[in-house]
Amino acid sequence: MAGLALAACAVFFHLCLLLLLSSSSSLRLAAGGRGRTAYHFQPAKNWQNDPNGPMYHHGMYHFFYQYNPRGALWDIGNLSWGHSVSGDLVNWAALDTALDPTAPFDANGCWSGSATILPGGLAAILYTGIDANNEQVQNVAFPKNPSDPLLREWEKPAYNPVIAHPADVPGDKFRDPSTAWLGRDGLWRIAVSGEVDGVASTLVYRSKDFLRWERNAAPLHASHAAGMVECPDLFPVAEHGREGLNTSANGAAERHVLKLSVMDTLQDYYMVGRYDDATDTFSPEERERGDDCRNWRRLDYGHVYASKSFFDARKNRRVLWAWANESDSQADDVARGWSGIQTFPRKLWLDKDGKQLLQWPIEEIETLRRKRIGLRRGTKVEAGALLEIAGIASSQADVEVVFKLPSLEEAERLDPIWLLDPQKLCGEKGASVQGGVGPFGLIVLASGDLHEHTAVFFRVFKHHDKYKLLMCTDLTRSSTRAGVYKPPHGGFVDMDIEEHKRISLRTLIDHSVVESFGGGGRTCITARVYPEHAETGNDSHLYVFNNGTDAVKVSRLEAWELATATVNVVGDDGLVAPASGATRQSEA
Ligand code: DQQ
Repeated sequence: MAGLALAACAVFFHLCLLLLLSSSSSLRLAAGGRGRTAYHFQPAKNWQNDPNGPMYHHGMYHFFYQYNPRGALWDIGNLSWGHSVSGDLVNWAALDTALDPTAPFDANGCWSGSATILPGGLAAILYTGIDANNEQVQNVAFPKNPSDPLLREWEKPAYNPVIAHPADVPGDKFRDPSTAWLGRDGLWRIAVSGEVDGVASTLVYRSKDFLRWERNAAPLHASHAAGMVECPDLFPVAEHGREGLNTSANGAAERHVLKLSVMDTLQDYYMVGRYDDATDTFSPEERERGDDCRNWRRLDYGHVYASKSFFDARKNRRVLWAWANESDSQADDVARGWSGIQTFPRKLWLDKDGKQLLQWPIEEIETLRRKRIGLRRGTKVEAGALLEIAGIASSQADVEVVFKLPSLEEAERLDPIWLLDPQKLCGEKGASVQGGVGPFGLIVLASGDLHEHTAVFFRVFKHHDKYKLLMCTDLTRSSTRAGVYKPPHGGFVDMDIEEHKRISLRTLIDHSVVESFGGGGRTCITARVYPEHAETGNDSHLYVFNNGTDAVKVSRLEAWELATATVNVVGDDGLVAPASGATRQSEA
């Protein structure tokens, strides 16, 4: 029967794929190997890093990613573009690599880039090639058969590179073309990172035909002192509301976001501003943060990098992906045969304050929700209390909680020096250090004896006559294993806690990922964790805790166990395989 199904798949591949994708959320596949995730995007095996060229095209989502088909480590000369497709951004089918280093203009690697849907619906990829001389150049690729709904094969025209490496930029510092946007003058624009005279610059290139590109004299942004920036993303956001905008939109009721990834810190930073396509200039909203983008807002205070967004025309929203690297050793990567995951896709929109983004897991995650457990509305969490949320398998879960703060009177005084380093503050004032208002929050992935646990929590400070809200994910007790990076992560939540007197927290738990959204998605922290107890088959526990001197109330808590999504389960024959494929995946 399975053989017949596979034979049918071979003939009606597209149909079969769609069937699998639509029915897959009911499949329960075992997550394989240490820390293997159940609903975060991962290839079946090997190394992945940056998200590349996400797009919605003819009813199908495409996701590409930096991929080493030969092993579990990053390989400077051997990067390809992995390619998967999905009907719902949750369940994914793996296809063959879309781009491999085979031509003189990318002989040493197909590095990051983006996709653009051209008028008429033709999809185009712009990517960085490491050419035969080891110089970074920008290339274009098109689908070999534009009417193939899966866009399985990609052609790299022989006239590449479309942008040679410029004389004033070092050969190894010119990369990562963004999605193109159309200006009102009918010209395409892209942003490319390049170091010009030692300054990390976001260069703009313009083109009439997507083939011949000309560089603007002035960069869109020059980040003095920030080190090399990578993976620029410039996209519009609506001034009001949550709807996303096409990358070429540019009206009066819109703002633009410039996101840059900084190599020095391996962090992503963004600034909201106004982009003028007449002059190709970007004016930041928060000018006081300066041009060194390390002082801009952080996209995530945890362990993510090289994010990329796309406009999802199916649901009129902007969706962002980011790479979350492993944080144990390379030997561990090799042993498990894979490395790197993507954050769960997030919807992005502009906060009412016009300065910060709100990020939230896309609604499709709800298709994975199974068993639900809740806490009675208004449950009081007394000082020193630890309440277990039992009844679901919480190593694969979605938890939403809202804390109500009856009083802020006991808030601790903030030493202004702490404003500079919230991560350090989270380290000094961890979950076990008693405070006034907080620490309160969730304890996740806890072993029965609590020797292992990850705490996601808030703490309120008094600062002059105002309050400051700190959010932390403390990994210091997340694993008893040695050789694992277990920092505290932390950031302030930019909201008026005195006015709201409540704070929401959403945490996605997926074996080795704890992805948290504080204050409705104002502050996000993604952490990678490797609890030993989970590897030996022991249950993980979930708690609400309060280690402040003041009680807090839970005005809402719901937690769902999540089903395993079908993510890149590939048979030896290269076909998308049903449940049995999971075994092969775990053996990889
Ligand atoms: N990763 C790619 C580069 C990019 C970097 C290479 C960012 O194109 O600058 O794998 O992680």
